[in-house]
Amino acid sequence: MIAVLAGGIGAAKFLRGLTNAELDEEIVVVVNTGDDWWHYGLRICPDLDTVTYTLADMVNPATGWGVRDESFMARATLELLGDDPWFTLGDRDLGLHMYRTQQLYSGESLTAITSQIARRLNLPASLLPMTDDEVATKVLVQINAEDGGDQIIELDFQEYFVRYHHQPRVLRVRYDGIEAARPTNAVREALSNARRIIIAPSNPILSIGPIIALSGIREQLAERAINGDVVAISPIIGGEAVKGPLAAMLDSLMTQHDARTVAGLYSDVASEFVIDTVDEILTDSIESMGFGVRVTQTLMQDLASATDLARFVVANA
Ligand code: FO1
Ligand code: CA
Repeated sequence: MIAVLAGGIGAAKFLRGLTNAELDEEIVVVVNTGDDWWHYGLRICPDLDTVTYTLADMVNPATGWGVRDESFMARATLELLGDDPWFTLGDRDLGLHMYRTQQLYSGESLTAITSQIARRLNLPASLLPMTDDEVATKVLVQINAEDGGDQIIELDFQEYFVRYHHQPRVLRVRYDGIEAARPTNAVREALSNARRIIIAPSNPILSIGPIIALSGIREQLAERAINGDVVAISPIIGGEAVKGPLAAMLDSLMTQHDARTVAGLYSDVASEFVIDTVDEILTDSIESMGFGVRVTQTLMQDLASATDLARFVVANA
């Protein structure tokens, strides 16, 4: 069995390649839930949604999130009523959030609901939310007002990401509820039984950070890494993030933003680090941090390149 630590879009593309590679090996995905939030009374789990829709071949290819061939009638009603629906929930997508929320209210765990959804949609992998407890990523940002007065405020992750288009400078990220939250038994078991653990090319602070911050997980990964069983894929190529605010965030929080910066965040939890061919020059520097470094083309432009990357990562060095 192979376990993959995953965030949203980048991880979903990688997982599509990994499942397409037909490795004849079970794939268990541990998904970040720090982006999850309550909105219009519904429990929205963006990274679980994105991985689910991608693996079900239902995802909107133009956005990488949400459902393809979507309609937005509910959103139109909200606008008619004078609401500002800055967080878009399409009609088909709404059905999934309604189902999940209803099941949560009836007492089911997020783990059980997620696996039920995965079964109904015939997903080629098992999905495990990192925890059944509520953890909420909060982002402290600096907003520059037009009159010159700067404002420092803490935003819910989706407010920062969607409402403010991840434009404000990030001063700090914290995971609200992380001390009380527990990783599920299913997650603990997956990480101890996996033949190999892969850290997907996701944002190390926003997506992988919450998973690693859960009680006991850093220690568990460190133990696997000592035996050479954990490989991380750089989400940074040539100093830039393929998507999203990672490069600007790393710059603001760690003053530099190349693949080395990400490797530094994983130095105790991964034994191998996969970088892109354009970053080959960083090999010695990342090796000196204690990693085995492997170089390949990491940009996933289509299913074929995602499949190639997955095969490369899974193959033993
Ligand atoms: N991303 C957006 O940029 N705008 C949206 O309106 C939006 C709605 C949305 C609804 C459900 C869902 O599962 C995801 C949604 N996303 C939206 C994507 C998502 O919130 C972000 O891509 C991730 O959280 C960051 O990885
Ligand atoms: Ca995410």
